[in-house]
Amino acid sequence: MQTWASVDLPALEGSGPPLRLYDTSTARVRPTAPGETATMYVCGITPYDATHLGHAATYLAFDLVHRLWLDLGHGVDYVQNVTDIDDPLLERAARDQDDWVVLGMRETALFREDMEALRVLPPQHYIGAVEAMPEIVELVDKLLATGAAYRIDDPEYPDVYFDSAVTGRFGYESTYDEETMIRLSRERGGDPDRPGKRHAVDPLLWRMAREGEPHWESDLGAGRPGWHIECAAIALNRLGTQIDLNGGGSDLIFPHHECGAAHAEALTGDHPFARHYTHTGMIGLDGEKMSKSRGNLVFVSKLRSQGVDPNAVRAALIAGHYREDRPWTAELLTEAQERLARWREAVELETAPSADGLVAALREHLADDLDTPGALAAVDAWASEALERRGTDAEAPAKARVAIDALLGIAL
Ligand code: 5CA
Ligand code: ZN
Repeated sequence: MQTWASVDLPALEGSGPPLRLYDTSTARVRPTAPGETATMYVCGITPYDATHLGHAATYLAFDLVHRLWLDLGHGVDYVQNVTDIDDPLLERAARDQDDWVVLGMRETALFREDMEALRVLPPQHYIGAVEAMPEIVELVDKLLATGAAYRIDDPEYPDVYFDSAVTGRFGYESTYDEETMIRLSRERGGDPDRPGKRHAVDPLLWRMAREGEPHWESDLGAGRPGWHIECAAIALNRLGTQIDLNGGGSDLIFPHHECGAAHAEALTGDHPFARHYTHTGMIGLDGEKMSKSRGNLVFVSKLRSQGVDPNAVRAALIAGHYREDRPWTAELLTEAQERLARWREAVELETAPSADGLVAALREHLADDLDTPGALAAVDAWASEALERRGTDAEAPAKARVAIDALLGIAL
């Protein structure tokens, strides 16, 4: 699939400390240690509705990771998928008497526009499940051949499942107990109660065609893939094994990333599939998680069409820490707009206090598990001093502007 256009990334002198990030599987903040090129897979959207502020917050968090690694001198190989065939897409298309292909293409196009407006650096590879179908089939074939997958004993629909016991480590990524895994599997698209599976949490790999459902011909029989194998295939085939980061929102901890990791590890024998499993908190509205199924959504595109500066949306969403579940409020946006107005005034000054300390503080805060509240406070402090006319450095305003742009992705 076509990815989106990149924004200019200004070069910033010097470098900061290595990036430390929380890893779900070890429940610790640990340094990331990429080689020359960092490898990052962040789960993409299921395009049945427009990008809401919850999605935006998640992609903004990983955009900061992307920017920090670049600032540290690494290349970044970034892959993102689009789940352009799955139950939610088909259900929405049926509800609205829409064509699921057209629906998916329309919402994906809008997502690209939103990401561009929010100045999110694009992935190098933006891959749809449909275009990855041959790769997915190949991996399911391999899992069947090695005994890591099995066909369920159902004469009508002999679907293929993954045997979650095969790696001997199932559960290491989420660290959830079995009861929690079964409950979350039931809530998030799994079918723990289907008779005939070896284990309740075994995820679907290939669903044989049902009457009226889209399907693809393959040596597995006509059908369509399960959700987790899609991401495992797209990631493995472009980034290889033992990637630096596998990311998404906290609702992907289980079953999605647990199963994706288990698929990849069963296929390669390498553990862990990702050195960091990093998850963002949920953005809520009126006390509930913002979600397409709940319908309590604030869309990025709607705010854009109302003339809201996407930089203010960005500033509002990173005002909280990425791991915190946090609400979206109108006040949050107003505060961000006021904050950016002060910052803009400061970088328009002829002189200001030296920006060297600010650049170092930004790098340090962000390297500390993306401490954006600390980073924003550092800019606030510099801007306040500057606005009190306490600086004489003629290069400082431009330098601060470049740092805020390169590291926070905010254009003043
Ligand atoms: N296509 C799959 C991943 S392969 C999927 O989860 N799509 S999604 O459209 O439902 O979500 C896209 C990303 O946004 C996921 O990382 C998800 O965890 C995140 N997300 C969804 N809702 C919220 C929310 N309210 N707050 C923060 N992140 C969210
Ligand atoms: Zn995914």
